[in-house]
Amino acid sequence: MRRLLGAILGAGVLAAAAAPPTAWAQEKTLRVVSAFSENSIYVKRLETWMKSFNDEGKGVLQLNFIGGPRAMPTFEVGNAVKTGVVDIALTTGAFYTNLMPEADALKLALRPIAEQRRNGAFDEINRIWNERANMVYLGRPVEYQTFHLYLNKKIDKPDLSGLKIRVTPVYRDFFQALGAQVITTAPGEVYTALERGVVDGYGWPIGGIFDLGWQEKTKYRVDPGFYNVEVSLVMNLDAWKRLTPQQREYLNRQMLAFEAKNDFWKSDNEAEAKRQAQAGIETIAFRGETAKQYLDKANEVGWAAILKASPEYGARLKAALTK
Ligand code: 173
Repeated sequence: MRRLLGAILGAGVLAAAAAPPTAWAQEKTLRVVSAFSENSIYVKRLETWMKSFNDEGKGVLQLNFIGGPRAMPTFEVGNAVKTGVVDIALTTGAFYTNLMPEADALKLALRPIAEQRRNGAFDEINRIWNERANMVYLGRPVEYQTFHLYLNKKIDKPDLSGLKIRVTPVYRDFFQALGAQVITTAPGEVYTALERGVVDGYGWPIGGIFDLGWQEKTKYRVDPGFYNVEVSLVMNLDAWKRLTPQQREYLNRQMLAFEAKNDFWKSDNEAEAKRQAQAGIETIAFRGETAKQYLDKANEVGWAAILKASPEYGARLKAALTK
């Protein structure tokens, strides 16, 4: 015991003598990418957060923003996090279903992230993300938004037969169940697809259609919105393990501070709906029983797709996200 203690102390003294003083509290820089475009509201808020993160994190931890889809294509971001090509990404589950199809289940969460942290769902997500994608699920800085169907052709009931709609995995099974022919594209290709008439509409959250100019090519928004828009920060698990306890604690603290601002989205939703109306986008609103059936179908089809693609993990996520 003595000898062991002596060896440890000895090694410590040696390390102290050999290493420069900063080695005790070495600042580390993590590389961050975004699957969403650089001018999107998601990235603008990310950048504001990173600025205070870096100001307060001097000597501890720093974030270096590499860029958005121009630096790394949207659907490649998940794999880059998994393999450690980058350390952290702002992305959404639908963009890395190639790694784990059940990632898209986060859109079906019934409770805010603060509650998910309290009720065990957050820990369950992390167990699954660790195992399946070598990722840490850091947190969810976007909430309270719903997804919508945007169209260039008028419909009077939830029937999309004969229409070609741009999707990601978020909307794919739902719009197909309503009869649509679907085409999967990254957000960066939506404008061109609309312009060329390759699609008659697209799925997107209530906010953000102005960021890439889609209002110019959009005639209608269909209400109600459905699901729970999920945009999160995920991190390579090995990079996380290499952090010191102090760095992890700092990252978590900053993540919580970011999530604490999520009420922003409630007012942004209203502002964006107003802006759409001002831009001449008409609302097609399903009401009463039709609206209920539309939403029930979205949920039913959403979970069915997750459970089919990933029975075991899908069931665990359903239990965690709907309690
Ligand atoms: O690209 C998308 O329509 C999509 O899946 C998504 C997911 C979260 C936020 C914004 C878009």
